[in-house]
Amino acid sequence: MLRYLTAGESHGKALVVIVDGLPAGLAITVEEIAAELGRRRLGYGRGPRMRFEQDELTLVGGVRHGRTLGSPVAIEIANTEWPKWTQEMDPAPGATEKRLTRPRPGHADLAGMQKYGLTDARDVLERASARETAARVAAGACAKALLAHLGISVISHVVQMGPVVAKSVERPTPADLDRVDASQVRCFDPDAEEAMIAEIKAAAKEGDSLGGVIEVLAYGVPVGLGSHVHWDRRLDGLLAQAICSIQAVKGVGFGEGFDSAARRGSEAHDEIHWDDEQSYHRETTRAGGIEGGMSTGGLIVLRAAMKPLSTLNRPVLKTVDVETKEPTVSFKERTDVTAVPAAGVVAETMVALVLAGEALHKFGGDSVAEVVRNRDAYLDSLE
Ligand code: EPS
Repeated sequence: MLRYLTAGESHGKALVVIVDGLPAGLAITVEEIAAELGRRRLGYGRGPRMRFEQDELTLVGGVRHGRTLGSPVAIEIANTEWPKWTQEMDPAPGATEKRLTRPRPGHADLAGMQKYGLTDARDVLERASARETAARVAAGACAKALLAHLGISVISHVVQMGPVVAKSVERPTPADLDRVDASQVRCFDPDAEEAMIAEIKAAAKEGDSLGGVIEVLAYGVPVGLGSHVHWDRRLDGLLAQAICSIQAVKGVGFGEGFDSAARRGSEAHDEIHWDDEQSYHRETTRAGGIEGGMSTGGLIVLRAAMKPLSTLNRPVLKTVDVETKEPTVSFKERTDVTAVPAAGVVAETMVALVLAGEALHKFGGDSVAEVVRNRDAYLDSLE
């Protein structure tokens, strides 16, 4: 079983993640993880913090001489912002003089304060912040390294930024990922890219924020990950949970997703063919590569909708001061105009973690060699 836990606050000393269940013999380096973290900082519209935050990484356990030992892998990501926050975020007994009492609509602030009996929104927002996804991406780098041994690649691209929709129907392949990452908005359609950047500039000028839609593609996934036999083993269910756990994600769809509801059954499915290479294939990806909660062996396609960030550089949304109950506008925090390009990298991470977990569930094995051997035997057993 692959499992992971993250800890740490946005402006705390560090984020940490423990990944348990990785097989032994997996090559993992600080540089590889750092490269994935670097991809997460990309994107036009991110705030100033992303320019100076360094993501200083330490492999604390589970890796020796560049390879996993089969023991839990522990990774620390130091917050280089910490020196400015030592007093405000000090774990030692004390108190703040800067309580945040005007919760932001759309953020975790108010519900979190009510639920946990807290009077300072910072006690909630520090952990609710998407900074936490840096720890997930570090775990995802390990999952991606394992998936590479199984011939599986997970990539993403931005298909919508605010109202600007990419028109191109061409989907990037793993070989195109560098081109996607080179785009300032991680968009594969150069015409849409320009319009997206203009939209971000316009929102920035008004102190506003933008949401968007990301498409995640998983290439090389074999048939049979997930299962039809129980609700909590369905691959689409697992992926939906993982994607909706990303901060600010409000919707997820597989293949044609919500659009398939408008089609008739005769036009909504992926017809099955038998090809010369003696295997089944489908020419369309309407179901997003998942039928009956199982991977079909085709391309996995899912889309995630991210709402505009609820922290605005020009706070205009009405709220209530929790101390006085007087109407007001929310407090001001430094923020990003949009984090949609970064959320694509996080979505890849979540898909990679689910697929790696399901691959280990299906094939088993304590070393990478054993997992690959078991996978090969399974593939040989298919017609
Ligand atoms: C975030 C606000 C910004 C973002 C941050 C998430 O941070 P700050 O308030 O320190 O400027 O930069 O994202 C990250 C730190 C990150 O690593 O993604 C928020 O309110 O969630």
